[in-house]
Amino acid sequence: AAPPEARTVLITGATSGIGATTARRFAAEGWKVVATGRRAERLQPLVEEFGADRVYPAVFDMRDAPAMDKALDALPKDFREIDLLINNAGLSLGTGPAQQANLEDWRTMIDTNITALVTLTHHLLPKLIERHGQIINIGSVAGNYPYPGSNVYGGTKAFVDQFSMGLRSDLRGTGVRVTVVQPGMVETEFTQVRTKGDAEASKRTYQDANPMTPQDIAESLFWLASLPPRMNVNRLEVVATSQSFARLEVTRD
Ligand code: NDP
Ligand code: 8X3
Repeated sequence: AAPPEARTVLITGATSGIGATTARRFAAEGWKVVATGRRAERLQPLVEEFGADRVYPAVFDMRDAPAMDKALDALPKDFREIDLLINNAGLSLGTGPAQQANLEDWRTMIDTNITALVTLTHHLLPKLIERHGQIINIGSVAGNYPYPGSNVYGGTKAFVDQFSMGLRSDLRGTGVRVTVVQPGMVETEFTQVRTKGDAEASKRTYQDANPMTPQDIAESLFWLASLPPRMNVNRLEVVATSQSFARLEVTRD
């Protein structure tokens, strides 16, 4: 593998939470970072901190395929040789039961967590194969275990799990590694987005819960990228120590 200073990572959703901290972690280690997201003003500080030769901000809405193509085609020469794709951008919308959910919210989750993720992956696969690169997809424990209100969000993350394993299968012999990382509770803007700006709900979710931090996940992602090329972690499920299983619910007559 090329030395870190010659390697390039593209991280989606680098304007906030897990993606922003991960972009910092890789840039600090000498990687070149393509940092994506819709909020350009959140990417600029990264460029200022590490320099324009280290961090390139690519601003587009993941759901807008032509905009994604345009942004990727416009990557400067020094940022085109992508070795690692971290598919992190994603969201949950709504906490209520399926029967009360807003259909538009469901579609937004599917468009972002599934359609955009596969579109970007499809676009970058030839380059990743050429470079014997690596793909890390951010799934969730919500894709492994249902909980009330996880409905479509959990479904999208179950897709990410199966798609990751399918990629592993198809990429056999190419040297491209694929991992799905499945975090439990991490304190980010995730709950604010899910509750459409309810800061109190977000505070309540994390208060006294000792959630994982974006740094915890960034560290795991950096570890995955640092493993010898002969080694592939298929799945990595990480949760807060405070977060564990509940029994199955029984409805009684
Ligand atoms: P944040 O809300 O803090 O960050 C989400 C990121 O996704 C932002 O950078 C946002 O950028 C980007 N994003 C969302 N929609 C779009 C879009 N349409 N186009 C471009 N970028 C988009 O949440 P997290 O850091 O927590 O979430 C990161 C990933 O981790 C998600 O996939 C989430 O499902 C997953 N996850 C989170 C957990 C948690 O408890 N926090 C646990 C398990 C998984 P912008 O709005 O600027 O476009
Ligand atoms: C986010 C983790 O437990 O809120 O994917 O669904 S959880």
